[in-house]
Amino acid sequence: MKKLSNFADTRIGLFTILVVLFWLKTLLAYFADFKLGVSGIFQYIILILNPLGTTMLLFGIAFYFKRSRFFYPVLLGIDALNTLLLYLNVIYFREFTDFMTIATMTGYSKVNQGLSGSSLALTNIHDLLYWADLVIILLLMLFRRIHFDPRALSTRLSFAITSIAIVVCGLNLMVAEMNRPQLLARTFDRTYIVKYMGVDFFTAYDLVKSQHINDMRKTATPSELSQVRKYTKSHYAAPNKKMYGIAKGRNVIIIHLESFQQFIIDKKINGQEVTPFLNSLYHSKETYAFDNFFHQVGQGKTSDAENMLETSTFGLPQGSLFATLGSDNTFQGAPAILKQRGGYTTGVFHGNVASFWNRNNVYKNLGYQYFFDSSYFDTSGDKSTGYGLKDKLLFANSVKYLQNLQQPFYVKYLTVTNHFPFDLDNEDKDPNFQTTNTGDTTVDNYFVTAHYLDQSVQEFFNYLKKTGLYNHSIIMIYGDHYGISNSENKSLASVLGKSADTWTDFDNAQLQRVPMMFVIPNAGNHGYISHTYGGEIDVLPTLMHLLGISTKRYIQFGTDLFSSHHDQIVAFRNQDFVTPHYTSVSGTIYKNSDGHVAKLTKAQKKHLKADHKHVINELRLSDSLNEKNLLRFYHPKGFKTVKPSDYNYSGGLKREKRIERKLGNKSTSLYNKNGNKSTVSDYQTNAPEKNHKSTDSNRIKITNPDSNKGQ
Ligand code: GP9
Ligand code: MN
Repeated sequence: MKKLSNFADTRIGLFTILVVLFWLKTLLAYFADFKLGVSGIFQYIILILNPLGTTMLLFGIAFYFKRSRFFYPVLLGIDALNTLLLYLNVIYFREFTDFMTIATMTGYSKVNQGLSGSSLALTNIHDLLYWADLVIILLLMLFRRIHFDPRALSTRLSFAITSIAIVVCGLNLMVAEMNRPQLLARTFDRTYIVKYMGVDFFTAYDLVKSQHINDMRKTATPSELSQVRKYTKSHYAAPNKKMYGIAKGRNVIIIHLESFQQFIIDKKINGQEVTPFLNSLYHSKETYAFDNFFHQVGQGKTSDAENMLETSTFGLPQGSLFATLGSDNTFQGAPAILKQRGGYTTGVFHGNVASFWNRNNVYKNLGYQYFFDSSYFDTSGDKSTGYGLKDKLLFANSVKYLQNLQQPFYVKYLTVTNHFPFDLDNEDKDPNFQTTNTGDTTVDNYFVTAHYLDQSVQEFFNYLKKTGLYNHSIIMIYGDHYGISNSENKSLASVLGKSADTWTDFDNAQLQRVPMMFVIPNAGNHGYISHTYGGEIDVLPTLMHLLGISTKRYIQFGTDLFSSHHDQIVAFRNQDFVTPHYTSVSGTIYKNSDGHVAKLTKAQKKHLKADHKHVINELRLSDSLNEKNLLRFYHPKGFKTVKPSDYNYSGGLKREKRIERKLGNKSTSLYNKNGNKSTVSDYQTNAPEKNHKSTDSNRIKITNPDSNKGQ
C-alpha cells in the first residue's frame, strides 16, 4: 500500500494508475453495458487492449504542462471528461443500442435521439464504478495522501510517451483492419468501430467526418440544386402507357436477395437447378424480368443498393451513404412518397441488428413507419448465421407482424443467409442438392445458400397465395450485388463453361448482373423477360410508374425500365459502364458480342466518350446532391418533408393493433380482413430450427438487445 502511495506521489505513477483505472472502467462498459457482438478469441484480445492507446495518448497531454498547478488539474480534467464521454455513451447505448455521434451530441442530427429525461431512469447501481476512482483520487489528494510531485517530466520524455501511445493506436488499427478489412472506409456499424478501436477513437473519427460534411454543406447553395434539377428534368423518361398503373393500389412486397447474381438463375449443377422456384418466377407470365440488369453499388454494398432502389440517387464514391450521411440527409424516397401519395403503410423486415449500416437512423429519414429488426425475432442458438436470422425464419416469423399492417403496404424483406462466407448449418442443407466441386469453398457454398434462399422465398410465396395477399400485391425481387468477388471469379469460370486462363475484366463486369423481377399476379399474364439494359438506379421510377404514380416532379437519376426513353447506359460506381453494345472498364472498351477489346471507328470513339462523360456527370451531380444535402432546398409539389422524430421503432405490433382498433371495420389489415383470425398457422416452413428451444447464448453473435422493442 505504502509502495502504491509512493508510486502515486510521482507524476508518472499517478498517470499510470489513472490510465489503468480508466482502462478497467472501459472494460466494465464493454462487458456490462455495451453489446458489441464479440466473437472469437482474437476479437476479445483486440477489445481488451483497445482502450490503452487512446487513454495513454489523451492522459499523456498533461505531461506537457510542467507546473504542478497545471499538471494535476489537466490530468484529472482529461480523465473526468473522458469518463463523462464514456458514461454518456453507456446511458445512450442503454436507450438506443447505439453510440453517440457528434451530430447527436450537438443536437445537429435530425434524428432526434438526444438523451431524454427518461435516460436518467436508465442508470444502474454499478454506474458508481465509473466515477468512484475519480472521487477517491480527489479525496486522497485533498487529505494529502497523494502528494503533488513538483518534478516535471522532460519534454523529451513526454514526447516519448505520446509517441508510444500513437504506436499502440497504430498497431491497434492495423490489427483491427486485419480482422475487419475496410473497417473505417466502409463504416458498417458504429458498434464495429467501438469494438475494434474504442469509444475515444470512434468519437475522434466521427468528429473528423462530421467536420468534413459540415464544411461541404455550409457552402451549398440553392443554385447548385438547380444544376441537378436541370439534369434530372432533361433526363426524365415518360412512362410506357401500357405499363403505367398496372399495379395501382397493390401492396408492394420487396424481396432483397442478398448477394444474389443473375448467373444463378437457370443454372443447373449436376443436372439440378440451383434455384428452381426463382427460375419458375423468372419464366412465369406473371413476371416482368430483366436479364441485363446490373447492380451499381460501391463500398456501401447492401446499403448502397437500398439507397439506389428507394431514392434513385447513387451511393457515394467512398464509404456508405447510409452510414456517413444518412443520419442527417433529406431524402425524398419511396416510403415517404408512397405513404403521401398512395396511403401506403411502410415497413422493413430484417434479421440483423438495427444499427447495421445505420439503418436505425436512415429509415426514419426515409419515412419508414416500422422497422422489424432482430430485436423482434428470436435469433438465439442455431436460428441465425453471421448476419442475423436465417431467411426461412425471417419470412416465417415476420407474418405475425405483416398481417396487422394496414393495406396497401410497402414492405421490404432484407435477407441475409446468402452472404459471404455462405455458411449454413448442415441441418439447413437440402440433402438432395449436390453443389459444385470447384475446390473454392466460397464458390461451392454459394450455391448451397442460394438454394436455401430459393426455398425460403418459395415458402413465403406459398403463404402469400394461401392468404390471398398474392393477388393484391406486386412483388419485386432483386439481387443487391455480387456474392462472388472479382478475385474469386476465376474459380467460377469452369462452372460457367468458361476458362480461368482467358478470364478478363470484361467477364468480371458482365458478372455484375443481378436479377430484377416484378411479379404482378392476376394482371393479364403479359409478363416477359426484357433484354433492356438498366441498373438499380432505375428501379424507383419504374416501380412508381407501375403503381400509377408519376415521377416527373422528383429528383431521380434513373429512368423507367419500361419507357422507350429509358437510358441504357449503366454506370458503375467507379465510373466504368456498360451499354447494350460495349463495356468500359478502366478506360478499356470491350465489345459485348465477343468480349474482345473493341476496334472502334472515330465516330464510335466519340460516341463512347460522350457516354463516359454522361456517366461522370450523373455520378458527380448525384454526389453533389447528397454530400451537400441539396434536397433540403427542394420542395416538390405536395411533398411533406419527412420528420424523423415522428418515428420510433419500438412496440411495432402494439402500434399496429392500436391502429386496427382505432379504424374498427375500416381497418384493411389482413388480420381484420380474415375475420380477426391470425394467419400464422397458414405459414408452412420446413426450417428445422423453428421449434428449437431458445438458448441463452447467441451462437453467432448478433446483438439482440433486451430492449422494450418486442411486441
Ligand atoms: C447486414 C446486411 C449485409 O445487415 O444487410 O450487408 P452487406 O455486407 O451485404 O453490405
Ligand atoms: Mn448485401
